[in-house]
Amino acid sequence: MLTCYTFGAVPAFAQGLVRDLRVRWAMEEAGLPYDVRLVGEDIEREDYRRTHQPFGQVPAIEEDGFQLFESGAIVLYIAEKSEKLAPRTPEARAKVQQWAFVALNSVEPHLGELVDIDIFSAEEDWAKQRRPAAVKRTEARLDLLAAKLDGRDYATGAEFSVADILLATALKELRHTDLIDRRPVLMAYMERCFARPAYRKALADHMAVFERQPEPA
Ligand SMILES: N[C@@H](CCC(=O)N[C@@H](CS)C(=O)NCC(=O)O)C(=O)O
Repeated sequence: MLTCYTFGAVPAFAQGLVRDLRVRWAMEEAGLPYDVRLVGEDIEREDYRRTHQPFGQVPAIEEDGFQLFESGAIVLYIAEKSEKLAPRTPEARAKVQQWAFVALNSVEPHLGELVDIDIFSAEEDWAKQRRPAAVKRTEARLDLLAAKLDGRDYATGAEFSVADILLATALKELRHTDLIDRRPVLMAYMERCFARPAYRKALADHMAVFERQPEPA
């Protein structure tokens, strides 16, 4: 049985975004059972950092003594278990890996910069100064991505793959902006991905963890 490590409590802005969602979604698509351990509850955060994830971040997984961290590496590992997540021919798999790297390397860093500016560093002067240029850069990247995805159901073409788990969840990081809503191709792509039953189940289970949190006083 695969165990996914994640946080049991995060600020509201992060709920629905924490990257254990990628692991849950991949496991649901593959139709494989898994369980969850909560960092800070089931395992002390410092113990977790020493034994599972060198930066103390989530997610990490463990399966029969095998440990892995980095959400991209984890979902690609899960894709090894199921053809539903990646085709088996070397060329088709390479295309899936290409799009996984697009998500993690060519898209997510742009969005991460905007999340930092808008959420983590919103009150900093440097963030206010940098925002217009960061938005411009992000918009340019989104436009090129939309042009490439136009006419495709999923990143590699007609078939859903693990790359879509990475790309759609990366794009979701912009949910506090209207940058996706203003791009119909990306909007339709995300709606298509997020309508999948495996995503709905993964999201419900992800959110259920936070629903245990007491209401703030
Ligand atoms: N590149 C890592 C990023 C992991 C990451 O940023 N995790 C966030 C939650 S989604 C986290 O643990 N944040 C707390 C921290 O950085 O201390 C991955 O994809 O697994």
